[in-house]
Amino acid sequence: MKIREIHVYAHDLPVANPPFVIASSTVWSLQTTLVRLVAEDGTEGWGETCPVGPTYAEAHAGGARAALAEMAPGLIGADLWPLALHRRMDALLNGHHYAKAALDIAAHDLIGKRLGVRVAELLGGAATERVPSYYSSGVGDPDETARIAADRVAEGYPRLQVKLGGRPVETDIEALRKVWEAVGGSGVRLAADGNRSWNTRDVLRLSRECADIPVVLEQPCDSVEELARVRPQLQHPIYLDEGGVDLNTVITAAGTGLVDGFGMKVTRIGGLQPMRAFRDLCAARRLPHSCDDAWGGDVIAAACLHVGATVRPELNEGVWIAAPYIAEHYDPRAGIRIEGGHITMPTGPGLGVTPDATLFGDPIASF
Ligand code: 0XW
Ligand code: MG
Repeated sequence: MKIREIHVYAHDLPVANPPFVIASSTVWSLQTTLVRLVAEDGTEGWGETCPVGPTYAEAHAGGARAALAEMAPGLIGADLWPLALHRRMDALLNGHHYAKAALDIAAHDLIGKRLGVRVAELLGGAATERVPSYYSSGVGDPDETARIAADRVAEGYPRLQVKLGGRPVETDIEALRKVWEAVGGSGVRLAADGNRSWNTRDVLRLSRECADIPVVLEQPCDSVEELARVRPQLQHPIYLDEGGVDLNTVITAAGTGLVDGFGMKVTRIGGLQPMRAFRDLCAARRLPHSCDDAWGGDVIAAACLHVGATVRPELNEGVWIAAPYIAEHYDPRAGIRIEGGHITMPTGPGLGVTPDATLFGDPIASF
């Protein structure tokens, strides 16, 4: 199957109840980039990539669009089977996983639609039709964060991620303690996401003073060196998120025991083809992980959901999607929604969502 056309669309996604605050960024509206891939027989597939602002990762909307424009001319007429597509993309551009991911997702969607199977089946088969999600509270007032946490547990979320960092560590400790007072004993699993912000002094203090709280520390520090330094002294497990930039880094982090699990982003690692390798590698070491992305609408949400459905249930830390912060759905009927803290798998082929392309206007580039 060969690629006949590539169309790139730009679309604004305003944050519902803005802003969304994390240690590395405060965002009011995000710019997403969508890709429509057309095969030689006319079958179409959609992909998406949407960095959560320009400071969360080494990624930004303009970068995604430039990288797609760099690769697209060399992809017309190329094979769209995912492995062949990745080899071709890597021959055209070094790095830029988050742009390649949009094409990889579109290729999976297209192949699924052409074969009449869901992307989850292409990735090995869904282990569940009701995939757990987790709720991520933005960095906020400790009492308010505890109230949100209690509400989400009552709603049915099996896991909560409390965003911390970018302020005095005393306030983070207060917030974590108040959250635990509100939800401890409910059975909910808890992660505290520092989003790279703490230095080694502050994370050691937080871990020491919250030693009684069973919480995972997600990407507490920025660098692998800092994580390796605090690792032996921490009272808590560590997950790698932003630092897991490619399969090579993940293999080292898992193989050297640097971390106990991952918060993984589909676009950061390059799409669903590398994501399935990541999933299998984690299974081999029994490392729990999530399947998320930084932001984006129904297309990226569906991509995260399909791979999340294939994760071994006991290792599945859930699928985070931005839907609670986005007012619209690209697909009004089959758009991806969270109900009771879980997401029901769509039944249609490919990603199971078909965006209403009129929402995006004319393509910003066509190849
Ligand atoms: C909670 N997320 C999955 C969404 C935000 O973009 C940040 C991210 C994370 O875990 O770092
Ligand atoms: Mg994270």
